[in-house]
Amino acid sequence: RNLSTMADKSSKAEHKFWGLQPVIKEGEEALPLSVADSGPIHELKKPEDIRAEPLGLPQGFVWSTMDVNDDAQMKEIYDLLYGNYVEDDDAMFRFNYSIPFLRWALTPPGYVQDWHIGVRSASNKLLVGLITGIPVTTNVYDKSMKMAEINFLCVHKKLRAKRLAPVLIREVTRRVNRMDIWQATYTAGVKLPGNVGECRYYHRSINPQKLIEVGFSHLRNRVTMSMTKKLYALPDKTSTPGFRKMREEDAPQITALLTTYLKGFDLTVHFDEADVKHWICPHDGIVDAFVVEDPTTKQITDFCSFYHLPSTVLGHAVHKEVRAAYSYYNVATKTPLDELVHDALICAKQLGVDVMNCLDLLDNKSFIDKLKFGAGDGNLHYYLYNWKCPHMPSNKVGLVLL
Ligand code: MYA
Repeated sequence: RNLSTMADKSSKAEHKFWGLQPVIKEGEEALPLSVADSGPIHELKKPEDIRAEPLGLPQGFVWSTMDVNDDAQMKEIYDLLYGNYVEDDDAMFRFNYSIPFLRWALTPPGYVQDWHIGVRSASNKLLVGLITGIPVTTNVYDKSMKMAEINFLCVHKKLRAKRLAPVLIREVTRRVNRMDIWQATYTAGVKLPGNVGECRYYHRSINPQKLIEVGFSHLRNRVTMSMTKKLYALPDKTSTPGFRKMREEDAPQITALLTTYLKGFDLTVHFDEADVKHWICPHDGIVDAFVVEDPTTKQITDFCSFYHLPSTVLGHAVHKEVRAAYSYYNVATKTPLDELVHDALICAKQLGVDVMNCLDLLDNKSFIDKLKFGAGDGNLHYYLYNWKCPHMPSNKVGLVLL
């Protein structure tokens, strides 16, 4: 099962909105466009060419820039997503991003409050729509650019199919452009124009009994519950000598390891030390990271990380939530990658995680089978706004979005 994506829509759909946006058109992504042909799709503009006023909203709605440092507003965002964000195809699970996670995701170094955009109903002020952006320096093939990373696009279930999403997207585009930024990255379960790569989800059961009880996975033919539990059993302790939780003072070495490693991929973000402290340093219940410190030299040779994104189980009598962790950035220079991630699985289990998910990007394909990850049933598509470049295979994607 794929918890995090919606099924691919027909690629033949007529895109009234996306057809007019500066993105690679459908079919074109298969073209053998060379890296040298990469570049913006729209002609270059200046921030002052972009309108200064917010776009018009349909009657009855108002814009509301959200302050995620304000607990009450953060709770409104949480509630909107809790009830209306991404579900699987069968509407059995819905992402349940926690409040601390959302605040972390939206306040990296240099974040822009103006890019946390809400729509409220004018009459009762209820938050009914959201789209967010954060600034990130992104590397695509041989180019490095300041971009926006767009996430948490959501329209209340009662207001679907009223073309509110295009207004949200155009408004975030306007606000990003006003800051002289003209490109963006985003991912979605749906296939739309602008797609530069697609990845598949894989799942590694840690608590198979619960996953089966909630219908996330199923007992295979002629395989009993006890055999399944045995198959996915993990040791109580990690095995790599020098394996320990990451500390803030590790950030310089992690930054160096990550920067070198990511050079091998075609779509990545630039991490400086402040970014590593924000994105990789452990925050309980949000993100966990572990390093391997060479017992003699004290050098950090490897690190692994995962973030916590539970899903609500919809309409189940016993279980309310699946505790999922998502493999994030792992860099191995000495320990074999599969051994490193095996230790990460053990740590996840100790933290009460039911399932570890990963995409087949970075070097993840090298451990997927060995560590008993199974393929999910959907894809996650990667997009670039206003940038044309060759399509990339999943193992050249080096960007993990939340
Ligand atoms: S991906 C997560 C998206 N959220 C969900 O899946 C949550 C549950 N679903 C909803 O809340 C709604 O169904 C949403 C659509 C809000 C998704 N990305 O208003 P509509 C197009 C982009 O009538 P609704 C994430 O957060 C659709 O093809 N476009 O539809 C990244 C159609 O256009 P066209 C999408 O169902 C977001 C139009 O919207 C998506 O009421 C990146 C229909 O609008 C989607 N996931 O609302 C956003 N789904 O007719 C792009 C549908 O042309 C950022 N649509 O086919 C672009 C860069 C901007 C910054 C640029 C800066 C330079």
